[in-house]
Amino acid sequence: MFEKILIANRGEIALRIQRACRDLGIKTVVVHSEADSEAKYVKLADESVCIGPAASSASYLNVPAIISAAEVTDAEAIHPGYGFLSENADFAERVEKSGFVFIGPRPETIRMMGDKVTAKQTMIKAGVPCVPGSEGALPDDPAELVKLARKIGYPVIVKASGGGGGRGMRVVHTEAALKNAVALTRSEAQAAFGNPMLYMEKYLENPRHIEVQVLADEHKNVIYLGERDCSMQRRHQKIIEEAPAPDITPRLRARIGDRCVDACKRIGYRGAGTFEFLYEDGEFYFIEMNTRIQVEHPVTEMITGVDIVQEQIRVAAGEKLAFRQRDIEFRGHAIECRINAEHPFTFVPSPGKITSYHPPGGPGIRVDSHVYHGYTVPPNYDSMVGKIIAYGKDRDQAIRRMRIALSEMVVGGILTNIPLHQELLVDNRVIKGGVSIHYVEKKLSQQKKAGSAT
Ligand code: MV4
Repeated sequence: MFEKILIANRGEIALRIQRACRDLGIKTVVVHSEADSEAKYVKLADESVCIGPAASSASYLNVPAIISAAEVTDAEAIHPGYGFLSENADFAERVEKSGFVFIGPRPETIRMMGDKVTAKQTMIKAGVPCVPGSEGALPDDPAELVKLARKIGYPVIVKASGGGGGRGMRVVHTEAALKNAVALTRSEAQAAFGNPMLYMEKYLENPRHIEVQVLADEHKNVIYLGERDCSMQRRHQKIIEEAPAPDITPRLRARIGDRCVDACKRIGYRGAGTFEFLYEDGEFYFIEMNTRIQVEHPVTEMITGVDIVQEQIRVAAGEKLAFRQRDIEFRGHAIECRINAEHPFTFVPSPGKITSYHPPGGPGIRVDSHVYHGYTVPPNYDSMVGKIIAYGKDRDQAIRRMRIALSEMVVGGILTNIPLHQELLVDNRVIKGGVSIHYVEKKLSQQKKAGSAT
């Protein structure tokens, strides 16, 4: 096992990774920007290295500075967390070429999944169900495009191969709009990703977003840890996630889980990974694979008892997974609310000094947060200041516990989205479960209309 790991991230996930290291008896080095010098995870780490000014481009994305920090501190491995460099294949390669272990999949795997056309072709071959569409890159010839879209059936969605997470896509409802939409998306893709390659899919109008967590080691062991429902989102930012996904039966779970495991075996996947699906009318359709630890991993940890971050580290050190599939039982229900420093209904960021902080507690409540009384939320990064995870024997109990936790929580001095969470957790459709990816945005726009009418 490693003696020392460098954590190339910030905020709650930097603290989460540190806790996993502690549990495994591993020393930690954190790298941080000038804006994060006073952060809790910096103080708690065994060592810290300031790698640059507040701007991410000069610090958390500064590859030479991160590699140098690993060299001077004698770290053996680098954990990239989520965001920043976590899915950057060139970074993973540089880490390995410099003699460190990258805690994540092989660089080639990251690169393949970053190219959505290749990722999808790989999944089709591996037997993972995908959204019907172009089997590969879109042609330039307008006549060919028309033929393809007719075969798929309108509405279709045009996506950039270099995109993902909601960037670089366009819905097309009619043949009249097709040619223009493809040209526009192609030039946007070229500008944003330096890659004009596109693909086309049937546009699913009202799906849920359900993702499957997997873990793989280098000894041919692969397991799935069930699914999470991440449909409650706004502008591709998830707000609330839960596990298991409402209405997914054990049979469906095992069927899609087995498909994901098979695919991992075929491509020699290593580490933690997430298969993202759209789910509509009882069917799963693969859209993308994430090759990193995800923000919402705790809900899976709560219902399986597996520490996913520890497993990532063990696997990176060449050890076997601590669990086999038959050891995994799905027990109870977990819900996560992301707490953001922002206005609860306008979503305008609200950085600043936290003048009072009282996190919730009690049975089944977990808080993953790096903030404290007197901490200043810097304006330079993502507005998430923490996550509340509520576990219960069933979904009703998890929701009840989350409502209590939200009512106990005090974060003074800045605005947070706690009031939005409180509204969502008394909404009848949310309580029933299984809302689509459009539900939150529709609810918010209706509230806005009702507000301006009076
Ligand atoms: C789709 C889709 C409907 N049909 N693909 C958006 C993020 C990217 N990962 C894929 N996305 C979508 N792809 C087809 N064929 C709808 C979305 C989508 C979405 C997906 C997941 C979570 C939130 C979303 C919000 C809007 C659109």
